[in-house]
Amino acid sequence: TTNSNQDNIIEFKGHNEIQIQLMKEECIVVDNDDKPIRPGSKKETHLMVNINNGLLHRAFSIFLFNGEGKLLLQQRALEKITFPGYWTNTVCSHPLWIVDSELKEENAQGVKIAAKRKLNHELGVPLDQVDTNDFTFMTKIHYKSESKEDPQWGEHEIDHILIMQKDGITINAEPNEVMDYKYVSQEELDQLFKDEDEGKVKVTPWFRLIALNHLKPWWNNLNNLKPLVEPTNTIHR
Ligand code: DMA
Ligand code: MN
Repeated sequence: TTNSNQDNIIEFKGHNEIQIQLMKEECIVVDNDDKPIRPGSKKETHLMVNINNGLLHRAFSIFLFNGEGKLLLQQRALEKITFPGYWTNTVCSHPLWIVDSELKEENAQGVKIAAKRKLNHELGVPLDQVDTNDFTFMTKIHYKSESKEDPQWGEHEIDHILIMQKDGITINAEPNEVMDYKYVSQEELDQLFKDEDEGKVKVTPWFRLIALNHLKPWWNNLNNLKPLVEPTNTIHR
């Protein structure tokens, strides 16, 4: 099979038990065009030894804005195996290999279902405060990066960008996932990247890439995103 043999020989050392269990989740292994190939565990798909052999999976990144147009950021919990303690966009995660739900391609429905699930899991947003139609799918971004804290782990994803603007969202962050969160203006986000350049904070590489290359036009047009939506076969590399 195309399944890698590297999945079983890695020992978790000193990692959080809940996060180790989550490494059993079945991610969606895709080809370079984002076509699903097979399920692959979160562990298998995030080991650099497999990524360096070309293993690629599907992901999503949520950018949630409040009524006054501030962006919700989170700081990843120290329990996370990849990028612990890093600031990042509202939620990043993976749609799972669930037929007739998170694999649905039409209108990016599968990743929107997963996004609603993870807003609830990571930030405690009540399920009745979010509808999958609240998300606007914008584009896809393919990138690869190694986790500096532990270089055997990393990311190699086709990331689906989802934007939502909604006021009055209730947040009750799950401490095993999120250690802090805050809403920021464009100026405050620029300052965060300056602080990162000076080594004062850490920011995930995918969030930095998306923020510097794509975010400003979306942020300036939250009331009129439709013209900025790209076809689903567009994948930025
Ligand atoms: C992975 O995020 C997804 C992207 C877009 C990098 P993650 O490590 O936070 O995933 P999870 O929350 O499922 O652990
Ligand atoms: Mn991933």
